[in-house]
Amino acid sequence: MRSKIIFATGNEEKMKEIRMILACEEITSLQEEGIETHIEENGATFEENALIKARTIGKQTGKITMADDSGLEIDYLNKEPGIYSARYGGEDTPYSIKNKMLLDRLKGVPDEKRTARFVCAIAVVFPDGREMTVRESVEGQIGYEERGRHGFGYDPIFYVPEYGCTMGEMEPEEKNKISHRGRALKEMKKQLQRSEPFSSLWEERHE
Ligand code: ITT
Repeated sequence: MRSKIIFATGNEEKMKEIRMILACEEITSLQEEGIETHIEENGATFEENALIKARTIGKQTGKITMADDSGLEIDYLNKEPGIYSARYGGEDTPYSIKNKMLLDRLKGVPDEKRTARFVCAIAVVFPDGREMTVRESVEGQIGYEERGRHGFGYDPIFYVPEYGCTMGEMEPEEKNKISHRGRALKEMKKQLQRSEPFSSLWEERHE
């Protein structure tokens, strides 16, 4: 059985990455479904917020729904902005300004104390009430200036030592291979492939 899965995100940059990573025609976005909604993300964790988004859209549509809740944790700032990453500095504030705010708060902080990670929780909610979540992350450091024009959000200040560049400087394929979102979606895909109706979804086309 082929069934459409809705990905409950209003963030088109995220959606682009999700499409590349999952490479599955059965997944549609809120925009494609013509769903306009504002969901209050009042959970205390990434997992709770991902579940809130997936449950809301799942209930509204009656379809299998996935959601992503993600963010940047900076150790020196006690893991801020964390689950408030989208709201940090104001939801509509351009990322050039949000990034500068964070860089300013880290002025004079040495390399070894600039550690940070991107975290991503993916939730899936089924019409029969089953729910699943996974969480993955990628470790890095906060740089000293914005670098790179790829990606979105905090990517230009997130430096990945193993690659010697920021996520904003990585090609999308490269970012997706190592990113929090890439890892979480791959893990979720692995778990879903074990269950109907997903077992047949990816089999011929990928991997
Ligand atoms: P939806 O809730 O509709 O999915 P959103 O942008 O509000 O969209 P979140 O609540 O999960 O999503 O907030 C995630 C924020 O964390 C996002 O807006 C970015 O600021 C940041 N973020 C998450 N993943 C990122 C990535 O891969 N690169 C850069 N910044 C990222």
